Amino acid sequence: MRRRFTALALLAGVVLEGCATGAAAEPSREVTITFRYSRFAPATPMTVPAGVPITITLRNEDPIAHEWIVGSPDEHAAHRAGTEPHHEGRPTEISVPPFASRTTTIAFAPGTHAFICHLPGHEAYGMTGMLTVREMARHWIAR
Ligand SMILES: [Cu+2]
Repeated sequence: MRRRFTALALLAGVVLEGCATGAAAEPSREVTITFRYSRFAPATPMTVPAGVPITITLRNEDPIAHEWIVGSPDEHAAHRAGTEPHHEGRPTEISVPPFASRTTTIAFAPGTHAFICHLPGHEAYGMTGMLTVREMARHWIAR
């Protein structure tokens, strides 16, 4: 009897954990990232599907400009040393003026992709975030 109870409890734990993970990680083709008090929100990584266009709305609620740059560690290293005060024409590099919104569309490769505001001092202050890009089953992509 005791053994059966343990097995049921374990099974319930697995089911509950499965639900919680599924709800948090449900990928979306549209995400909104808010800039407030020089931080990105949400603070937890968002999950998006790989290989399809993702529409990203960037909402700056601060009275100062920010930028949203997504890329590889090498690209971020280049931007840390970069001197471009304004970014335009590249979907992965967006400047957002105070109290303004910008929208960009990107199809990502699977993996984790860091995004950072590289204006002086902003990354050190904590203006960083992460996108989790998940390979999806073909039937999910077709919906
Ligand atoms: Cu910033």
